Amino acid sequence: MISGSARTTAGGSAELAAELKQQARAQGFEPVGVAAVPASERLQLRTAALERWLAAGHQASMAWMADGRRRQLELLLPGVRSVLAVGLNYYVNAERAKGSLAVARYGWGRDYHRVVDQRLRRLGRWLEQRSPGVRWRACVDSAPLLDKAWAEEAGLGWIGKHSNLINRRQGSWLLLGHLLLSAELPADEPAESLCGSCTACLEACPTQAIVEPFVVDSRRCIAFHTIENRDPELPREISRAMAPWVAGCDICQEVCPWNRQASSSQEPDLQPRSWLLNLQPDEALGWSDQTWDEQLRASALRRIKPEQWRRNIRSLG
Ligand code: B12
Ligand code: SF4
Ligand code: SF4
Repeated sequence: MISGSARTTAGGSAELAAELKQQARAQGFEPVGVAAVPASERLQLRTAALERWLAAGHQASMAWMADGRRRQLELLLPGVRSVLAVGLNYYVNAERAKGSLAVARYGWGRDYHRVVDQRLRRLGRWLEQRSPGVRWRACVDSAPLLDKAWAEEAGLGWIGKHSNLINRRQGSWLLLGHLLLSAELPADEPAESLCGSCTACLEACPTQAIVEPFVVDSRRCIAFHTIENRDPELPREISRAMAPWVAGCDICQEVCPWNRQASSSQEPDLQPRSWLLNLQPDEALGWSDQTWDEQLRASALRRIKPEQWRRNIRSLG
């Protein structure tokens, strides 16, 4: 069936999907893929896993994780027919100085919410020109969407036992974003799971936060406590195990064999600020609120307020 210049199939316009993916790659995204809406049964399983996770209290104080829209895509974009999922490699081949405090890699460069959102919006505007009438919505992290489950559905990779999405070629140092679309597009094939019998991440987690394969209990996770916990003190079981991490935690990804061949991003937006690779406890504890504001301008780490930074550093003992 021919519609305008685009050939459409039962799954929608193959030409439009190919052009959209090409545009996404030109924005620096890789991998990219498309999921159809309604999705496969796999997404129902992932949604049921979310329910179990919430019922078990694994969300800790992140009450916003119970937002009902996370279970119903239609509420985010009425008439949604497909989802473009994109990954942005944030791995940079640089090591922090010995004895310095550790900051998780996702926070090294410019705030990824802004970086990914800006690029997705550019794609949305391109789409408006290319196919007038198509509606879209960009979602990055903070939108109530099951990011990893939709990326898995769109064929970007598989969900590893540490619960992060892994791409066969690029590993798991990927930030995820989605463009919800009212256009029907042909879906990509899901990837095969390649964790096999490996359990390296479960064994390496210093707080046993991966309570079973694929399930992270935030109450035990250093990333949760250093980023999201707003209490004046951290629990003793966390503070005695978290050194040297003061902002997020990368341990379960550092040990993953699929990250051994990660390629280093050259993107200026993702390069670490100079102080990040040699952050000394005394110096960081002495930061005024103004210094915090200057050092963390346009950074995802701003979610960690100045008093939390100081609390995290003090907690190392
Ligand atoms: C809440 C949240 C957190 C919480 C809870 C973590 C968690 N695992 O849920 C905390 C604060 C601890 C956290 C930490 C981190 N986060 Co976070 N986080 C989120 C957020 C907002 C929601 C995640 C979610 O839905 N959790 C709910 C539970 C139920 O989901 P889940 O644990 O992923 O479980 C799923 C799978 O395990 C799967 N599953 C369950 N059972 C089974 C069984 C089988 C056989 C299989 C195959 C799968 C499977 O289904 C579940 C539901 O989808 C997403 C953004 C988003 N909007 O999705 C980012 C996100 C997951 N975070 C991200 C990152 C980068 C991190 C950190 C690496 C940051 C850091 N270095 O400190 C750590 C990693 C910690 C870890 N091991 O998970 C990225 C992950 C990118 C990727 N490649 O996967 C995301 C996608 C943000 C983004 N848009 O890029 N995060
Ligand atoms: S981020 Fe750190 S604390 Fe959380 S599950 Fe991974 S290794 Fe464990
Ligand atoms: S460390 Fe092993 S079990 Fe964990 S996610 Fe990577 S491959 Fe899977």
